[in-house]
Amino acid sequence: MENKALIKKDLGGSLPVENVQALASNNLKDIPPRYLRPEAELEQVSIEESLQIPVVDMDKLVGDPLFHDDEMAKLHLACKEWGFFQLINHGVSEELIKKMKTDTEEFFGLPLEVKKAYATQPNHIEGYGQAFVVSEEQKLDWGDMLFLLTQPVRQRTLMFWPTLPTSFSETLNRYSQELQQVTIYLLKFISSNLGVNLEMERMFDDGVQGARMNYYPPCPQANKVIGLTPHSDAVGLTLLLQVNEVQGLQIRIKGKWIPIKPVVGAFIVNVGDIIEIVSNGIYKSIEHRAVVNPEKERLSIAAFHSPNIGSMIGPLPDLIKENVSNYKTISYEEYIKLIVTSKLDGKSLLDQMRLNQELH
Ligand SMILES: O=C(O)CCC(=O)C(=O)O
Repeated sequence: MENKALIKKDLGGSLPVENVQALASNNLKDIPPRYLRPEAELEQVSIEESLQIPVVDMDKLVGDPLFHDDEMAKLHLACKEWGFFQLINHGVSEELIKKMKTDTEEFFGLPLEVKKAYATQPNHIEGYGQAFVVSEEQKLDWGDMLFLLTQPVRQRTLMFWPTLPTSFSETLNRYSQELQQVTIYLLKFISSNLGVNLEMERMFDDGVQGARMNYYPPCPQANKVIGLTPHSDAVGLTLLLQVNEVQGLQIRIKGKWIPIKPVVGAFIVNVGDIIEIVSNGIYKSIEHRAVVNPEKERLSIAAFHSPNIGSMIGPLPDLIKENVSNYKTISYEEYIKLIVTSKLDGKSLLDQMRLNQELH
């Protein structure tokens, strides 16, 4: 019970801010200053079409021994060099993915007053609104989100689960179960690649999953705002689903932003800070951001996977070579507190965990 309470309340949450979808529907001539991000215009975006993250085939990882070793090597390289990959043949049915997408689109299409019934509340991290707003001066993202804890089932707070569209809860329930399974499989292969078989698997076998449905309205001055501030994910693994055809995810490699072209039917998977920490820095979590489109809305669904409540967050003993631990080890409780009291800011959370600054 204590653990359950820990991640559900008394954690501060986010300050309430204006609904961006409503703001954007006002045919604004001038974007309110809190959304203007001059730094975004100065940063370089790669135009090299061929530079794309690896595509990993789950069928080849699981099945055919002929391809298994090569695919494992590809997965290792993806986690080590890119921190990102697209996962195909993951086994989640097309029908379920389609339903998750349409239910999410329908939810964001509801009148604001209806959606507000699920609005996030002080001291809660879940609900409809914005996350990571920790001060009145902070710049704001051009997007709204619905964040829900989805697994284990005992972590759910049903008052935040939309009852409209009527199928939403059941669809999300099925979707979250299937993604949890995919993640458990992936972690098995990742563990094997790191040579730590059971330690990591056990850490995630009753892991916490949160789902964030992101809605980015179009913005007439799209290059002056940011849909989602650059950040790395504070979790273990994230599985992202691009909902409509509008692209917007970019990852930072060697100082340049690389736009990701989603492969149809794939999940975009990324290594989060916890896998970087647990692997003692062998794998890297990568900064990413979402940009917005001048004419079209964009939607995405991120499923975040964290270890079991009560785990210690730190490098696995088998990966601490010659006694060099590159990150601190702290309790799950302390780690969650760090997350919810920080604004999204690149890899700043990891900076607080790092012992070896050379790994920066
Ligand atoms: O919308 C996207 O493509 C990125 C979403 C994301 O990074 C997140 O929800 O943390």
